[in-house]
Amino acid sequence: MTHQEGSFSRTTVTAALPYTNGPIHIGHLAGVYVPADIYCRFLRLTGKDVLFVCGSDEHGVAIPMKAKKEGITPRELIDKYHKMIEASFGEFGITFDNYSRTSSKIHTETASDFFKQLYEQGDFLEETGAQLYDAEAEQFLADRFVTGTCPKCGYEEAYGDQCEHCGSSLNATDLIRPKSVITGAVPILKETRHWYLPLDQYEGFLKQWILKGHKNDWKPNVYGQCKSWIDDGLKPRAVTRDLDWGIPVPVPGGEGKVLYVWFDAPIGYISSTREWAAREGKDWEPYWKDPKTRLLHFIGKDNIVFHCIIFPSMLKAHGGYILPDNVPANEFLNLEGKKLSTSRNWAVWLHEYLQDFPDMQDVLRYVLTANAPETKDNDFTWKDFQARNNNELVAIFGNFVNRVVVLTHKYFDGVVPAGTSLNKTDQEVLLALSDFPQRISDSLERFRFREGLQELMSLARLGNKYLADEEPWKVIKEDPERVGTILNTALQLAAGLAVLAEPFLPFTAEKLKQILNFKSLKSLPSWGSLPEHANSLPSGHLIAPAELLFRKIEDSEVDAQLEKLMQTKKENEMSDTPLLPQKETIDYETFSKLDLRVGTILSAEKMPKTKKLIVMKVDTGLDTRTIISGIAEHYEPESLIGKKVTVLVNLAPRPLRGVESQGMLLLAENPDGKLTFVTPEEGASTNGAPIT
Ligand code: B3M
Ligand code: ZN
Repeated sequence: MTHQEGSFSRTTVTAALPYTNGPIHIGHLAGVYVPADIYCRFLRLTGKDVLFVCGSDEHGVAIPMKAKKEGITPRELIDKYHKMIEASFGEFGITFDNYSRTSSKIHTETASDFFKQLYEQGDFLEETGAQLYDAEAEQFLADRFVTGTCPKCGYEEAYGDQCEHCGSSLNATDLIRPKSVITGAVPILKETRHWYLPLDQYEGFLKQWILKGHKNDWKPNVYGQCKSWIDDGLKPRAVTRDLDWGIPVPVPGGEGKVLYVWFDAPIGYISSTREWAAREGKDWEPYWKDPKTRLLHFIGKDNIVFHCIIFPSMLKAHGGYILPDNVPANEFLNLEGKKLSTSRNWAVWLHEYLQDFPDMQDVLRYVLTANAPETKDNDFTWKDFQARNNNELVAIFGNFVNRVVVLTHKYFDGVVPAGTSLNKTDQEVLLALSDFPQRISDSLERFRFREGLQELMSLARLGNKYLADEEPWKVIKEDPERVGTILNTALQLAAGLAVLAEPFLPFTAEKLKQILNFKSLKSLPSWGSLPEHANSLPSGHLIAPAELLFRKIEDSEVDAQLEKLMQTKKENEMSDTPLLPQKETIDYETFSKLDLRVGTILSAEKMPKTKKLIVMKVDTGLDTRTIISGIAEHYEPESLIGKKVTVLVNLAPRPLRGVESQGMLLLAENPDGKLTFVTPEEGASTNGAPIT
């Protein structure tokens, strides 16, 4: 491992730019934003110069597609979600130094200039070639506008830019049996002119830089994916698109075309840095150009190729830029055993969580970190959420802090007692405390966030065990001075927790600092000071009254969340039910044989000993007759009386359970199997009127 934080003088951290085609959900948080935020907070706490940038990704075909679905313009869509995403990140305590957006002027400029420079340097191939075209929609199809079978793994729902099943990065023309997402049509091939980044020419560079240079410090999943792409052989990749949503191609012949979203989006990190620098009166360039800067990209695994192969090749082609030193990509988080999905509403949405669990940001941060998909896909379940809160945050962390604070008030009026003669146990506990900053740092520097959090919890466990072993509540009768020492020691542990919890549980850390009255301390305990003198709270220091750090989560709260998901599941199942294919064509003559009439139900009764059948008397205008229908599971007989219905009167009578049914009522069957009457419009017709 090469943990090189030390040999760099600053760190630029980027977090994947979320698409503004939906809100943020727990998958985004667990995969990218929570670990990135922990890392940046940790660097700041240890005195590093760190810049943390992000922003909204507002281009790409996903945007106009989603806008169309919502019946609004793409501009309205991105404004809506950009606002929402930015607000929820803020409330959740993600400490970006800048949150920008790719529709901004500074980004258009930065991305256009970048493209122009590569163009002028002759780095692109310019080619006219056949691309998929939807003749019905009069539109070229690429990326998410086209699906088909993945040539690598055979997955049938692969997109024109990527197969989400095997992770391969694809060109639309690679798809087998392509189908337009817009119209469902089979696309034709049509000539169009585009600019390509000849990735094949960067193979040597990528081999040297990744395969030789980062074999040991990149996560195995990231390194492995890169290796397999490089070994497979890289192909030129189009970096422009025939679309009307995006950054116009700024070179001759580019009219009516835009930059490929994956060309402009990563440049968004640079634009966000420029925007920040302009606002703060700083120079942006060292953060991207000084070799002493460490560049880190936090992303999900589906973005690896773009951040490890394509963007670095762009940076390399441009020249003058540093390359990422590490790309700590995570695997995916599932929800209750199923893949998270924005379009299927299978998610825990951040903005809804913040509403349902106000002031409980840290609980979600905790659960997502404890269960982070660092080395394999993981599952979020509401039961686990509740259990981790109740059994870990409340029972371990919260309980320890509460006991120390309450006892300090009870026996010493809230004043930190003197730690007089430390026995061996006290000394061992304080020695252990002084080790924790390094232990947690070691984990975080390796991007092992779960492990770092486990370490933090070990410190809380240590505190609980110490109190349980020393039993100050028993000792107080005989030896109050000894209790002073015990509580002094325990208070030092609590102060350690307040400092070390900050990257993971920033809201809790803040609350704990208030309880321990950090602001009245002459020297503030810090990550760096803990190892030297595990004596952060001097005797005589007054602490604030006890306050609970965490609260229990009730079954009813979790049940309500599960109920919400059940509802979504039902809705999805309904829309998944395939439509029946059309039946064989009939001629008019055949149709005209059907004698359909308006009728009225006069009476209705359940057929005895059956579950489904209702026996009705129906006025058909011609006569009053008996009709039996299998609708007892959908209608109460009484509710049918007086109902106008459509009757097929010339259906041959047939006996059902000994009663003759003399016709048939027309019903529609919904996807969920529910039956409803096909009813003539109110007052439109009288009984017996023919339906033609
Ligand atoms: N907008 C996020 C995604 O694939 C994508 C990341 C861009 S990072 C430059 O969901
Ligand atoms: Zn595939």
